[in-house]
Order: sequence, then C-alpha cells, then structure tokens
Amino acid sequence: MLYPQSNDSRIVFSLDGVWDFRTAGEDSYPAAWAGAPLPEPVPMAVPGSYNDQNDELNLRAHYGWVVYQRSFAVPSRLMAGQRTMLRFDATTHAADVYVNGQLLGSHFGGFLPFEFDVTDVLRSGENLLTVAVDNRIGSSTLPVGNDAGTAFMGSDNANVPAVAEAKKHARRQNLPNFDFFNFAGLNRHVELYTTPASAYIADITMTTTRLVDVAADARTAASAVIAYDVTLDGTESDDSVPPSEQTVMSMSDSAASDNQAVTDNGRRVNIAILDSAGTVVAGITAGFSREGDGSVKASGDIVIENARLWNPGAAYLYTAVVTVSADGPDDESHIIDEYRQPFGIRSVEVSGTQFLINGKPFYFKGFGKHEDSYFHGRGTDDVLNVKDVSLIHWLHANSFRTSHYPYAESMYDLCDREGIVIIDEVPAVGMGWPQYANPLVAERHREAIRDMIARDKNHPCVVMWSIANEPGLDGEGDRPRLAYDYFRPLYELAHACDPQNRPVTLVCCQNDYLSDITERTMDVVCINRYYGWYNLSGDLDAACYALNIELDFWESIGKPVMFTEYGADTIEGIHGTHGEMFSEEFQRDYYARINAEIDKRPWFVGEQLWNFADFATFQGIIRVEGNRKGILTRDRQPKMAAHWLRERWNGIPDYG
Ligand code: GCB
Repeated sequence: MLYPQSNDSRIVFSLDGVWDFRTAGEDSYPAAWAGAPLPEPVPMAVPGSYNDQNDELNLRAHYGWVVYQRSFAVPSRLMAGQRTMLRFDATTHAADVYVNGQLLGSHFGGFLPFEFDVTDVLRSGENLLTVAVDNRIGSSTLPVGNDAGTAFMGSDNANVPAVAEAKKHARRQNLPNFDFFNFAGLNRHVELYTTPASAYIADITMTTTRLVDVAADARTAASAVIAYDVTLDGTESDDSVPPSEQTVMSMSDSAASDNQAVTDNGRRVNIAILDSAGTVVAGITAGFSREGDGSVKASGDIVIENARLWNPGAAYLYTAVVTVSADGPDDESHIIDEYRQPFGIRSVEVSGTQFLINGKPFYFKGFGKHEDSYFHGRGTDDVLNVKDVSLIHWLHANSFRTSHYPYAESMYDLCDREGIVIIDEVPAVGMGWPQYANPLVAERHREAIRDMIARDKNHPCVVMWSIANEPGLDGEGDRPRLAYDYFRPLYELAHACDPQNRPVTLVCCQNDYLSDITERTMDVVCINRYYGWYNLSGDLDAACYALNIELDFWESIGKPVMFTEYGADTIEGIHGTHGEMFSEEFQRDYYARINAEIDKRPWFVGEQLWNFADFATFQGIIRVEGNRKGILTRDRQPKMAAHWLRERWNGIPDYG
C-alpha cells in the first residue's frame, strides 16, 4: 500500500483536526450513533490518543468502545472519474468505519494502515464519517493482554478473602501483558485520497540487488543494480497483456528515450531515477505482464552508474519517478498515473559474526523507543519525531528499535533522510504458551508481519525485522519445541515477504538461554538483559560476573549478538555518593560497567539500551509515573547517563 501522495494524477485531503467524541460501552456502541450526529460529544484531536486529552472523563481507565465522528465535504468535480480511498494510518486497536451511516468495514490491529474504497459511497455536500474504536486487549490480541479483565498488577493476595471478593465486583480494565500504556484511538493520520480509476499504480518496490566496486568508505559504488517492480491495478488494469519487454538505460541515456517497449494494450511504465539534486541519472520504459497470481506487473533491473550509497550517518536518497502512460485515440501518449518513490541504495547482510551494511561491519548504538509523549499519548507528532532525531544525533547514536510495534510512516521517512538505522518490530509482545496454541493469534501475527514488510520494504533505514519481543521461549515450559514450532514459520515468512531479504530476529527475554532453541536460530541474536537491575539488583560486580558467563555461551554460537535492551530505572534528581539504584549515578555506573564487558567481545554487534526516554505505563507497584529507564526524561531532558553515553558513542564509529 503506497502512502497517499498529491501530484498531477492524485489528490490527498487530510481529515485530521478536532473531531467529535463519545465513550461507549464495553462490548458495543449504540448503532444509532453511526448515522446521526453524536449526542453531547466532547472535542478530540486527531491524530492523537484520546486517553490524556480530556480531564473530566477518566479516559485512562476506559475499557471498551469509543466513537469518533466528523463531517466533511469533498470537491466532487475534482474527483469525478477517480477512485477515492479513505485511509487510516493506524487506529488502536479495532475499528468499525461508517460513512453516512453505511458500514464500510472493520479492521483489527492497532499499528498498521488500512483503507476503504469510498468512490461510490461519498455524496456531494456533507458526508458523515463515524469511527468506532475498541481499546480492549486480551489473550488473542497483539499486543497481548490479560483476558480476566479484573486481575490487578502487583501482589495477587488471592488467599485474602476480602481481596478475592472485591475482585468479583471490581470494574473491568485493560491489563496489559506488556509494559507500556495502552494508548488508544485515532492515533495516526486519517486521509482521503484519489487515484485514477481505470488503471493506477498499486505498489512499487525498489531493491538493491548488486553493488559493483564499493569504495573503501562505502559511500559510492561503480554501479548498482536496482530491481524494480511496479504493480498496476484498477478496473481496466487486467486487460490482457503479453510478457514485458524492457530497455535498460544507463546514465548517458535520457529517461525519456523513445526506445520504449509498448504492450498491445498500449500501457507502459516509465521509471526515471533522480539523484538528490533532481537530475535524471537512469531510467527505463517497460510494458506490463500478467503474473501467475493474476496481478499485472512490470519488473526488471535498472543500472545506476557511479551510485551514491545510503549509509548510517551519511544518508543519500534517490527518487524513482514512476509514470504509467498509454496512447490515446489521437495516438498521443497520455499519462495515466504517477508516483514518486524515494529509495536508498545499500546492502544489508549477516556474515559470520558480523552485521554488514554496504559490506562493512556495522555497530548498533542506540535504544529501544516508544511513540509516547505528554498529551498526545501515542499520537503521531512530527515535532516530537524531529526533536527525537536531533537528540539521537546529539547522543552520537545511530539506531533504534521500533519497540514494540511499527511506528508512524513519517518517522521512517525522517530516518531515511537522516541516516538513522531501524530495527522494525511487529506488535507481538507479551506472548506465551496460550498464544502458541491459538490459531487466531498466529493468523494475526502473520498478517502483522506481512503488512509491516509491505509498508516498510522500501525504507533504506530498515535493516532488520523483529518478529516478537520477549515471548516465552522453550526451556521455560514443559513442551520443549512449542515456541520454536510457532516462530520458525514466522521467521521464514518474514524472509519470504521481504524483497531485500533483510536479516530477521526475535528479541529474547532474560531466560534459560541453554535450553532455548529459538533465539540461536535467528540471523542476529538480540538479547534483553537486566543483570544488576531485575536480578542481582544493585550489585554491579555480580551483574558483570553473570553477564560474562552468558556471553561465553553466546560466543560459542558463532552469530552476531547485540543488546536490544539493558537498563535501570532512574529518577532525575536522585543522587548518591555510592550510586544506589534509582539514582542518576547508578544508571551511569550501570552502563559504564556493563559496556566495559561487551567491549571485550568483538562479535558483539551493538548496544541498544532501554530506553531512549521515560514513558507512560499502566499504573502498578513497580512504576512511578511510568517506566523511568529513559536516559532522557519524558520531556526529553538528559539524565547524567545520557552525557556519559554521548561521550562514549562519540568514540565508537558506526563501522568497526
Ligand atoms: C522488558 C520489556 C520492556 C520493558 C522493560 C522494563 O524486558 O521488553 O517492554 O519496558 O523490560 O523496563 O521492564
């Protein structure tokens, strides 16, 4: 699914703004609300989580459905003959969507886009858009929640009669099996956009398949072979087409060459590759052909001479200007549709114990993050994203993991442009034995992997896929291969979906690493470790001792290994001469000591600590105003450890 774009063939209308809002029931919402103005609505900004936007309603505690509504008018003359789509960048977690009282459909899954064709639904004048959103999590949702609904975080005290009785009467609430606040609602942008109706560009894939003579600094290659793949759809896209012919043009040719391959229905694609200055450096014209699965595609290779490579810290982007055209009855060529797809040229590969970008061993310096901020919750916030990227540069970091769900598209665009490396993660967090036995979870998990890779495949910043965070692994249960049998097909699916075949990982919890057989089969071993915090708490000598025992084991596996989490809760302003837990000194000492151990291991390929910044969580007895493991506060001020890490990372090059 291509991100909506305005150009000569397409229009985008934003539906962001202040909508009407009502809370509804746990299991349902009044049907009458779908087709008429909401009774007594309160204002609610979109994009944004609803939870922190209203102080009269207790929206952090809300459990179940809410209803959003707004009206809009479209310039029908502009849209005549076009295909009109209604797109949601993400709604958390389930949504029913109505236009003028008509149910368009439902979507499940809170972090990836979906859309509906509204060409025949919209009317001229005002249209009423109603979106009902359910925030409930449970044992078959991703992320995973606790079905009971009235279990409590903290001590269970099930044997205390009064507690057991009170639980029966307690209000139902979302109880996450994960450690971030369940921010919900229309968290990301809502847009209407058009494409041509008869034939439109449905998808574009640009994949670096070969780099020739990469320079020692990895900034350039004598040439790069880029595989392109353009999918055409629409009411007339499937007119019979023969196998495509194509013409490869090098930089010396013009993209507008008249040596064009034309199919018998006359439709052809032209791809002009622009460098960052907007100069055409290569191009191709090809016809479409029908694939075995019925789709209509144009695919082949484009060669770019003297290619500039995308590197961490030194990004370089090209743009593929994709134009579909055909000859009209007047024998003149007419543009049917067009789309500008940015892409970067780079390779990613695991070799032995190294993680190679453009053939050079890369070292990850960074963090796990969250989409989280005051007032917005998990709502898309470009000011925050720009600020965070500037802090990543300030810290001399080079990467982060989208823990624990795919982020808004604009963050990936920013990282493409700024040369920041991403490990892209699906919302599979909180999983264990009940999920492995539940086919619905497996289906949702497969869908999340497919949709995430389909959405993010062209981003050069994405260098690895993470198919889960800290699932229960074998050795922890009595069925030794259950986790392996669940995750192996997902690992294979991720590889099969990715045209770039990037490395795939699963991020593993502090566990019995000797018995577990899943983590060691990943392309990169990604470990979350809390020696000195959750265990051996406060004793950094013991923590280092234990870490070294475990690292000796991983050395024997012969794969690249990295931290994807390690850290210590730290309250800014708490100090102590001996650096006890929760003080700023302890967090700094913790990183100094643990990092000194990994520095001795050349096969250790990265340190992504936990967390970039403090973030909101469900309330509970181990969380004071959320999770405080940030090296920055929630309002992005550095704790003492941030200054220490900044100096350390300044001394560690991206490429080792
Ligand atoms: C973890 C989780 C992360 C938590 C973190 C913590 O292992 O992956 O989501 O926030 O620990 O601080 O407990």
